[in-house]
Amino acid sequence: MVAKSLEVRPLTDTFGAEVLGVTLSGQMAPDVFHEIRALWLRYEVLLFREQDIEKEDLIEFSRLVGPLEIHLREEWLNKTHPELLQITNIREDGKPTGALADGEVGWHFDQIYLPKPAVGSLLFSIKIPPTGGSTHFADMTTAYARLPRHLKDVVDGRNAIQSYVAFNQMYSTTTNTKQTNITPDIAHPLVRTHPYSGRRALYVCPGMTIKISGLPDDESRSVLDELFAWTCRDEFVYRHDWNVSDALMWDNACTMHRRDDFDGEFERLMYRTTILPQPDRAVPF
Ligand SMILES: O=C(O)CCC(=O)C(=O)O
Ligand SMILES: [Fe+2]
Repeated sequence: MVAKSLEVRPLTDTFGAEVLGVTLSGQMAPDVFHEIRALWLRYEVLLFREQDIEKEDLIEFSRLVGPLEIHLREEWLNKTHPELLQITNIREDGKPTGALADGEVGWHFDQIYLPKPAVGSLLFSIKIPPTGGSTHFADMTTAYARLPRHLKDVVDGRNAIQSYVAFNQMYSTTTNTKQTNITPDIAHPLVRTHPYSGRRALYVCPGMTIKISGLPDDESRSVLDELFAWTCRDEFVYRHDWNVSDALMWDNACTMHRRDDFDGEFERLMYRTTILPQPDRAVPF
């Protein structure tokens, strides 16, 4: 029997798709899951609306995609379900209960500062403010494919240095000693080959990339500025305006994302799973 294809609505001309008629769960039929996985690799960002699901569904579905990371920000993990990182401005007893509060969050790839970064992330909205807090994604596969020749010549075959410290100084809070020790600055290829699809994408982001290896500082700065301006062009970006119960799963090897700020008078709460690649392809190449 041939399985019925899922209904899909593209979100832009090049990437992103809304998938209709699916409820995320670890119990979904294998052929449905395989189709979702193929759509994720093809479209890079998948949107599932009106997900009437529990924390366990989110975790078990994510686990079908890959092993889950327990995020190093232990202080912001959900108390009963540590596979969920809380992204929120809600405080309890004066203390943050999650990451990133209500400010702007600059362009980044999740975990680009680690030796084996996440290949996917799934963000589920529980509470949202009336305006602001949109999340933007940039299609780094297309940004690389359309990159002007003079930039391609510089980036091919080179590494860049990624810094969690730089990101935290601008957009988050400092790490404790244990967290600092596992997140020193690190070099990764500037052009990353996707571990599953084999497609090549720019692996560079304004929020965390501080230097191109092997170039003098001033040249590195000017090439990075050109790359940042290029990758943030409207033609590569999808902006997601959230509704409650939206789930967004992105490919973290070939998209970067950022978030708009919002009015801190309003509460925003999201749960995020962090999905790891299979071990033999976990180091970016
Ligand atoms: O708050 C958001 O919309 C995105 C936060 C973020 O960068 C993430 O969940 O990885
Ligand atoms: Fe992120």
